[in-house]
Amino acid sequence: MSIIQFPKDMKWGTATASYQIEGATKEDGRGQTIWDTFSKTPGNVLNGDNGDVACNSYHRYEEDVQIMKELGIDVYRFSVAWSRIFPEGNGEVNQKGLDYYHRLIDELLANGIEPMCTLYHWDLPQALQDKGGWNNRETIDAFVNYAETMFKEFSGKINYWLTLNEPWCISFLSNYIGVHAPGNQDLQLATQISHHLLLAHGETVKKFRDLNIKGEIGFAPNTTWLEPFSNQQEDIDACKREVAWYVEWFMDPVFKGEYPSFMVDWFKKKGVELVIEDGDMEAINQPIDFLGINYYTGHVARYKENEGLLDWEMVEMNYDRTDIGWPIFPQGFYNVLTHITESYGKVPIYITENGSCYNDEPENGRVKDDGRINYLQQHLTALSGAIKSGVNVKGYLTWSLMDNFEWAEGYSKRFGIVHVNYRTLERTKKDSYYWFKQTIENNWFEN
Ligand code: GCO
Repeated sequence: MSIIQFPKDMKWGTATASYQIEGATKEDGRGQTIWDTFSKTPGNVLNGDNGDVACNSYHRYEEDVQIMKELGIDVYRFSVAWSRIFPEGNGEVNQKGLDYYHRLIDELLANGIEPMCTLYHWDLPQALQDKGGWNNRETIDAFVNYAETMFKEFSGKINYWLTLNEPWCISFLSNYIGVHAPGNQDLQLATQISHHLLLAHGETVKKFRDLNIKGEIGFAPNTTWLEPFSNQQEDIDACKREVAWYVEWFMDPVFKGEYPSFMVDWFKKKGVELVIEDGDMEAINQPIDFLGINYYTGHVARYKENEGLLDWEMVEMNYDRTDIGWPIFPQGFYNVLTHITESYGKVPIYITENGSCYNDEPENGRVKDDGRINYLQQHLTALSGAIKSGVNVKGYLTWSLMDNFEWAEGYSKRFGIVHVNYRTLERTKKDSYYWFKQTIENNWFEN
């Protein structure tokens, strides 16, 4: 037996996103988004699911905040649906949209929970997509304008801001691999979008500083870790490329003002011509206050010529897998965190997402999700190791507070520590909820 202990000022929390939990997609003037369009196009989402009702948190937020209060969290990370604030992406502000987030945030604050606000968790207003979406630089201006509106409106209530959630997913997963909205399959387009996203991030941080908003701002890239199968250079390089696609591609411009040259060369070889205008890299290279890190999975890999975009293949090592099929690889969590610290220094880090899919259902009112508890234990042990190695971790937010709309997987994949019955919308706290509650209360757990 050993005790895994966390720093005294460690913050604990849970995370969600607007389209995944809110529902009420046609209420109070909310505009349509690319996820409404995408999920209603047959073939895109498993079982034809969409976010029209989701967990109906738009109406059940008070109940949800009570669940969080009992859990004892310090911070709740949620995202704002841009199209509730500006139904068309820009133009007239929709007061009813602002009102909803005031109600939610006031409820959080009244219950002693700090809001952490993600400005963009993938639900781009459809009206902007119709004009080219993130490939159009006007979307950057619209985003900065929306962010400014939010900063001014919620200054003093929200102290933690995230510009973008997982820019790799917004660009490459959604516009090259094509499994998320808007569903394009075009590497040139996706790479250019990744640049525009970074610009939107940088310009927003600049705006935040210019307006002198109190609080902290950062962004939340998704990470992974591939461990080389051998110490042959080609295996090492292959893993390095894949990790860099997530990490260096998005973090080097922010922290160093340049793209990693070996990746620029690789993309060039694949026919990509990245258009960077004068001043872009300076705009992206803004100091941030904290880095959000999302980590779920990783694995062992080796070089394989012409395999996929980056010439590698996974090596099957009999991993334990979660119910979505992702290998459980906690050492990757440790490795990517120490790698980031070595590359960019001791930037304050919040784990803005980490969690697992297990589809256990309630039996007699109880959900025995031992798999999830085990996953949390392993990843929090890795996190504690990273902290001891000097990674500047300020907080840990698990994904997710409750089961929700899992994008292309619809409602078939459950990531919550609270079960949601999608017929009745009843919430049931899972065993992992009680385990997490105890861990938060103690600030340690027994391994
Ligand atoms: C993310 C996704 C979440 C997913 C989670 C599980 O930020 O990765 O936004 O919305 O639900 O990652 O796949």
